[in-house]
Amino acid sequence: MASVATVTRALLGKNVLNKCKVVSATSQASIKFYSTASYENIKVEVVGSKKNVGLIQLNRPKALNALCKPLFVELGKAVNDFDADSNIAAIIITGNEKAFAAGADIKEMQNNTYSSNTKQGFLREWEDISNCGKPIIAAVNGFALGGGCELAMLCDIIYAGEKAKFGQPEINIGTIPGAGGTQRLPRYVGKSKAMEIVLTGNFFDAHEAEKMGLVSKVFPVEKLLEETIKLAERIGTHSPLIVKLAKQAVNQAYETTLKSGLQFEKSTFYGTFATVSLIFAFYTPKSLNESSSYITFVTIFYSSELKVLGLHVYLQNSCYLLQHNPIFG
Ligand code: CO8
Repeated sequence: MASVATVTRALLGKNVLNKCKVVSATSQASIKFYSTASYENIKVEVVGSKKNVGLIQLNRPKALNALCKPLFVELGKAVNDFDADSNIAAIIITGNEKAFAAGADIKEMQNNTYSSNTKQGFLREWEDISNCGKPIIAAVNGFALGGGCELAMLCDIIYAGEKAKFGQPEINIGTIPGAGGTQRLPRYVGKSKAMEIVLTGNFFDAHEAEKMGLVSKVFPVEKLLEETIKLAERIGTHSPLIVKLAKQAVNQAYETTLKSGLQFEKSTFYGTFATVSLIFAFYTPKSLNESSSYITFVTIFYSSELKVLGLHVYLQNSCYLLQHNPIFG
């Protein structure tokens, strides 16, 4: 009897794709390119072989990408634009080789008062980033300090170049992390490590960050962006709706109790079954090789966005559900 793996390989052959008339949801003509002309503190580009990855580069190299308010307003706008653009699957935030971001702009912040912070809602713009429904990946080379480390932690995944340096040095200038450092860091690396980092202001390198679980992978400096784009492209092979739901579900783990998180996961999981809106094609193989001769027919499930979610493969009397495979795009 043909194994499921054999059947999968057979199904992924051109025959099936051709017969099922797979429709590409994204045409070249509909890809939006962003003008960087209106931005002073960031550069924005659409990258990746399918032009479905939004790349935002922090661009204040002389100030080591210190996060001044105008930069944050631009960053929030760029993230919102990409979030609203159906051609974009994932977003990358990066800096340059010397700095991802060396923190809040100390010069801009030095005259702030308790009263002005409260009246103006200092750091309000950060919510644009945490409200983004699409995955955001931080590609960190160089310094990610203070607000820079907090910005990386606001992202969903952190990849780092091997010379990256992380830290929460606010204590050195008489303040504490103010954009999530004292809350996210313990959740990601545990209380003892977080306390050590926040109470000493010491920096730690990319490999330590990976060991603590703050960073998922470390790459040579010059490979970082390329590898991050590959990760974004890989995410982009999946249904955007399912990616969004998966991101929401993982984020619940940080925002609620285990019991409520499990309830959220279960109802979201059940909900994914409602996303299959169309049985698109039936296929009775005649031309496939002998190893697939047990297939009686195949049903392909599409989501409302015409993304393949799964295949039902009927082998004699059994039915196998093969989940969405990236080869279908
Ligand atoms: N703000 C403003 N300018 C900065 C910052 C910063 N955070 N960091 C560096 N710069 C500027 C320097 O002033 C210098 O400018 P200039 O040439 O005009 O004097 C330029 O960048 C280069 O810096 P250095 O000469 O110091 O470069 P080095 O390679 O010698 O040192 C360091 C690099 C170690 C990163 C060093 O610059 C440094 O310690 N920077 C400060 C790091 C820091 O304390 N960050 C935390 C800031 S507080 C914070 O983030 C609070 C978070 C609250 C929420 C976030 C709000 C957005």
